[in-house]
Amino acid sequence: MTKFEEFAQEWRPQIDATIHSELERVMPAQENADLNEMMAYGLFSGGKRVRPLLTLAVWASFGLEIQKEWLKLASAIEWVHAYSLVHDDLPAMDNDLLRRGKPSLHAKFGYANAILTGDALLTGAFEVISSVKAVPAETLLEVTRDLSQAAGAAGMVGGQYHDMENHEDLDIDQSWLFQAIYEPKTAALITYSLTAAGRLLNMNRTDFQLLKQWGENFGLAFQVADDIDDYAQDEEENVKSLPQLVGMDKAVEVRDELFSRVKESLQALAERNQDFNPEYLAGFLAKLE
Ligand code: GRG
Repeated sequence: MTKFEEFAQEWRPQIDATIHSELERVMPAQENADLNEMMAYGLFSGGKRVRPLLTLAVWASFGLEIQKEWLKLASAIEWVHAYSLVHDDLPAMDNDLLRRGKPSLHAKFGYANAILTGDALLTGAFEVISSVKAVPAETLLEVTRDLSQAAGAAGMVGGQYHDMENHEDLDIDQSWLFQAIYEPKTAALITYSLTAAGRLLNMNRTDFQLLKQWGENFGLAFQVADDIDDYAQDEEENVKSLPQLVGMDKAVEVRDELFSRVKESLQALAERNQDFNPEYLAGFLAKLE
């Protein structure tokens, strides 16, 4: 088992335990058993926990002991991710009846409940973050603002808007696809998972930028890799997918170029920081390669 796999195995249960205890605090089952059950369904249906693990991996890379309060910040990102999947599966969006091999939330609980559960997860994430203790108030404000941007109109919502937009009148090329959809929809929240960790460390500007670059390119690679897998399984006619737009060979080239960029920012971080262990973040890339 690699260091990364050991790390993921050790921390996934702790992320889950934090999500669970925060859910009981934000929406106690005793108060509203139905909402609690639906939120739990959205939060605990087999996600890999990539985003909170990325946050924890930044702290581990610098040899820091991960504090219980910090776990709350990392796990709150999963609430935003869970909300986005619940809403994305709705008939008015991607119209998916299955998520991770199980009925999607609206398929199990109905449309109105899926909308409300998504709303509760998104707003709950901010409640969780605002309750993190032992972090300066100014830093909490920064991570709150950054999350609003990554999840909101300039981030995930904006990316989803362009993904849903009628494409008949659009001049779609790779750069539009990346700027309008892949970056805001996928890479922004992944990048946030890293920069939020950096904010708590009060990192210097250069290291912060390198971490951000790592996240942006990893986020794009994550989306491109997923599109390549989808396309290999089923050449569906979705023009807003890189392999569909430029062909499989070129998409693989772009993905590999993104992998190289991710490695470069990691190397730069390691060169600048003697106490930085690149194995943790390198492990995430290895899972995509
Ligand atoms: C509804 C506003 C709104 C936005 C939806 C669907 C979406 C935005 C974002 C997902 C973007 C994304 C990461 C696409 C790649 C496809 C993919 C692999 C999605 C699932 O993310 P994982 O792999 O999921 O982290 P798990 O199941 O592990 O949680």
